[in-house]
Amino acid sequence: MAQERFDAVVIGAGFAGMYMLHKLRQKGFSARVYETGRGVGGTWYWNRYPGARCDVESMQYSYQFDDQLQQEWDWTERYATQPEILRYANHVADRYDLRKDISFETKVTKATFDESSNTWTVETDRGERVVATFVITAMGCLSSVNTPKIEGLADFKGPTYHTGNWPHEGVDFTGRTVGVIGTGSSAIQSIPVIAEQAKGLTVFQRTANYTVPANNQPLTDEYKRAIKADYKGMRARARKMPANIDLKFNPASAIEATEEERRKSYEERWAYGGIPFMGAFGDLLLNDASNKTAQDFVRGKIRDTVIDPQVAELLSPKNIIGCKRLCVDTGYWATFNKPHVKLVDVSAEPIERVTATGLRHKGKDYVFDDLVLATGFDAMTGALLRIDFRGRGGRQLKDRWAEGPKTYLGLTIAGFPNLFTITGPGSPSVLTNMLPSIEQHVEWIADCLEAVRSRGAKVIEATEAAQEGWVQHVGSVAGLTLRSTCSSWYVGANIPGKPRVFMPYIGGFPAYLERCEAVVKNGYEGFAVA
Ligand code: NA7
Repeated sequence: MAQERFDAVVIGAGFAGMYMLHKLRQKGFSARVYETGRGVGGTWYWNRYPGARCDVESMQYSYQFDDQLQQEWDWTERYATQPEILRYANHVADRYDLRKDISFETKVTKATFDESSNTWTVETDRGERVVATFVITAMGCLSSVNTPKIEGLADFKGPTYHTGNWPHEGVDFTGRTVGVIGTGSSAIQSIPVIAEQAKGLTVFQRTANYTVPANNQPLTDEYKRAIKADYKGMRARARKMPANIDLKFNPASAIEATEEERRKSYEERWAYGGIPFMGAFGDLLLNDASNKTAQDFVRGKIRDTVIDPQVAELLSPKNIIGCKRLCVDTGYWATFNKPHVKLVDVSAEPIERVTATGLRHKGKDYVFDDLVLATGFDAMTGALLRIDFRGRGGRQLKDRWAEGPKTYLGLTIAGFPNLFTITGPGSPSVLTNMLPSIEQHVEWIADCLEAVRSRGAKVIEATEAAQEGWVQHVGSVAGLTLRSTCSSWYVGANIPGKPRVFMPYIGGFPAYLERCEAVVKNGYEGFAVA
């Protein structure tokens, strides 16, 4: 049987893969999308844990490529819930008739570049083998679940859940006792909801995290009308901001402000809620002393909220605020005032083991019915390295990246011709509003494919020199901020043995956009087109 051939294979049918497919079709390229899940939505398909929501406001966390789409879709809350975002993803799939080119429940296992034909052979876990000129990964930055290697995990007799791969039918914790490992964003969102249902909840905390109340609320018709009347303007303002989010940013220095100015600013932003808190001053992520003023403010809020001073102290983060990704919550600190909610500090000594009935820490046994792992992801590189990519000379991506990921613009990899990585390491991705950043990547890639086709070329590949230059630039800007100083998933510190490299590009969306546009203007500078 002849092998099926496509212009492009896209891996993943989340927001990146869906838009990529739409764009490829628009430009007249044939495409096949492979998706592990049974449906579209990526992150929002898998992360169904209680309380899951986006921490970017819904009117901004949405596609802008089609004005009719953004005009017709009606977000109901300031921060959309996972079910609402998944409905939106399905609406997009229906609206553009995307499903007919997506193979669901199919994992890509291997992709090999053939230098004689300049094509990729893509293999799946269903035994399919197809040939494509281009391969585009759209697997998300936080999609490879991190299950910690705690001894005895398999011995636990009750159900074990991971927030990043939550049962589709949901979980009812009513009348149950629950243990949660982790206090990252997923834990901080789910703990208050689990505590509402459960009879008992014990949270095992290794590192206390900063969180700012969401102040979530239903969106009024008036607000939605105002945004929709000037959607273009809002998107344009966002593109000028480092995080590609339209928010109020105060460039002034925190330490140069008076005590009173600082308090006023922090209080206002605390009341407003969410990530814009970090926009209170321009140097919060540049200067230790400035950052400390924001840390002290949040620690004060924790002391004001949590009744037991010992618990308040344990919940108080000691590190740089905003170094690990800032969390956004609804009622997180106050949950620890409930008598059935307990906090266990596992920072000094790791959890000894999971037992049949719970877990053991420092010789003490904790007993519960259900175990929730809110332990995060092998971020940015995990999903890419699960696929056996073989580029020129049969070289494997995992070997090329043994010392950390190397890309040109976060979009392409030297030695791997015709391979594109949407929101890959070395791009702003997770430091920005993912949806518009995805759109920028998809449009850049689609234009690039068109340029290759119009030149009558067959191959485009980043040069080693261009890649090296970009890797150095990504590293040097990372070194300028406090964000690279702590043990976060941005640097791979949550995965034992992972090379410590600050993976996303922290130079800001505007600088990145400018660079991507200049590369095109200069005839695909840094690429060899043959
Ligand atoms: P995160 O932010 O990586 O959080 C994972 C949490 O799990 C974090 O508190 C970890 O502690 C903890 N963890 C991981 N392994 C262990 C072990 N072995 N023992 C104890 N505690 C452990 O993942 P999330 O899913 O919450 O959020 C990911 C992103 O999704 C988030 O940043 C938003 O962008 C949305 P640690 O801090 O490593 O000490």
